[in-house]
Amino acid sequence: MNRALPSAGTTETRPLWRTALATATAGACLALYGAAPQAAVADTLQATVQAESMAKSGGCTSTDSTRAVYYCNNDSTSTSYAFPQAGRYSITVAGASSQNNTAGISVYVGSAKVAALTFTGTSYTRQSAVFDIASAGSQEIRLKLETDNGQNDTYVDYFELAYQGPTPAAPPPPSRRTRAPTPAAPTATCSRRWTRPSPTRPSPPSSPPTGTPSSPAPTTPNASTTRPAPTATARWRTSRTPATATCAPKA
Ligand SMILES: [Ca+2]
Repeated sequence: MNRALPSAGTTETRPLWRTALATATAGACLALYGAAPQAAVADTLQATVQAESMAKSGGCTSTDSTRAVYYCNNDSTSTSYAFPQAGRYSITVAGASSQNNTAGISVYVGSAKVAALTFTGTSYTRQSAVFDIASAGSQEIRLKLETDNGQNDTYVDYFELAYQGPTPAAPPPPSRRTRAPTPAAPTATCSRRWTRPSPTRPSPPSSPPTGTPSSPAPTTPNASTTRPAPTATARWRTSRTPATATCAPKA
């Protein structure tokens, strides 16, 4: 199974038993399937540097026959290393805390801090980080205590440098999705008008026939003819209907 490359500056615990387990698993896969599993990151060990051989600086740093001890903040040990080529490297530091808690050490390559490693407990563990080198050449590698709070001291036995390969290409920035241009939202001018149907006025009574000698007898106005019952359309006050609201984009 492929193992994703960690980004530069990340740390990783790599206990020895995991290496043994991985080797045994790879052997089992080879026996079962007759094919070699894909290799993990092929670190090529470049150098192993004993902490006690590094140059000391800071106010309290000490070394003994097997390790360097960092007591106070800014205690450090350093060495120069000639990187043979540009690319991604890993550094693995074997260290421990003087107490049953967590102690730390920072790793600088040149002026860049590439890792802040931690070691929990008094047993030595190996902590790793990766970093990128832009071009071949000598760089200072410094292990520096920056997390001292009086609870412990940091022990470092050694560190290893390994070459992993070319620096992976940076992931492309997230692409902007191409979307059809969205028309500007029209600012709707909505009007809601009430339309009033024109009342149909009743027709006036027909004129009496002309030319007749007799004058029309006065008649009692007949309500049925002079005041016709209002038609439904005439009763607009109670039957008005709303017109459809019209919305038009604002010019
Ligand atoms: Ca040592």
